[in-house]
Amino acid sequence: MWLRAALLAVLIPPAFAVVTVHFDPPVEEGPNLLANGGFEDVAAGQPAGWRWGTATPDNFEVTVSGTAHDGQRAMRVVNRTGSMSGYFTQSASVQPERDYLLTVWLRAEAGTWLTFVRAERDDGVQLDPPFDQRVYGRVARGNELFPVFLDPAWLPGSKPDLWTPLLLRLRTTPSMTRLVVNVGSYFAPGDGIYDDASLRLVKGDLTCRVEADQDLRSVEVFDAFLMPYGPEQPRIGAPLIATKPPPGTRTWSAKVVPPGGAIRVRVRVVTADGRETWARYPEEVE
Ligand SMILES: [Ca+2]
Repeated sequence: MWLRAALLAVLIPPAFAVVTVHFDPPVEEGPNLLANGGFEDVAAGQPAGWRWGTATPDNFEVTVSGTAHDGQRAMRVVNRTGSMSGYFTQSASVQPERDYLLTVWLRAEAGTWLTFVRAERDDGVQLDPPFDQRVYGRVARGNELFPVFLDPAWLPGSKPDLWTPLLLRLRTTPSMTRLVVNVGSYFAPGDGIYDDASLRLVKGDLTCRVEADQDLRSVEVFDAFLMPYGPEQPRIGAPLIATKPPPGTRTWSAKVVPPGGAIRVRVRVVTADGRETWARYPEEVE
């Protein structure tokens, strides 16, 4: 029996598919519309151009961090109890009916992190109905399943020594000329660092391209935030895209347009040999 298994292994070499997954992001155009997005300009512990706001200041510790994604400084936010949220806020002039990409880099030890935008008129009154788009950053530490039942690789921002970009793609409405950007900590104890906030005009959508040296059996694109438990666990939420290409298909591409504008996707490719390949966008970086 052992001999036969060994012979089979020799006669039938494993034929693993070679799969590559490329992501072409939206193309940013023009200047950063946020002032001091890199938090380099700080006076008396507060970043110029931003206003820190919370209903319970005692719940927070807000300090300048020398651990920066870029430059020399970033802003560290410690949410002590999770009893309240707190945000750095800045408003920016925008053009109606244009596409924008908001990017904020987060490096977090723990907590739930929220970046959201509202729209207001030039006189400061919020639009009615309100415009509200948001992107959450979530960290495995502090989750009751981590690290025994939950692979930290499956949570964005789960590695405390890596930076994660929080990406929010939005389109302004016909009446919209002013966006209010809020970058902060949601209702959870946590310790995180923010750097490099930018708001820019953008063209095109995120495009995912798959190439394989075998036929593609299926390609699925998920919202990573709705799928925190890894490939072998029950998935939460339907895929954004699910396709079963016809036989003979070895390349595939599609625009990925998450309904809420938050871009954080995982792609699952299954090839004819039954092998799964996973890819993610955006990537975390050191
Ligand atoms: Ca910086």
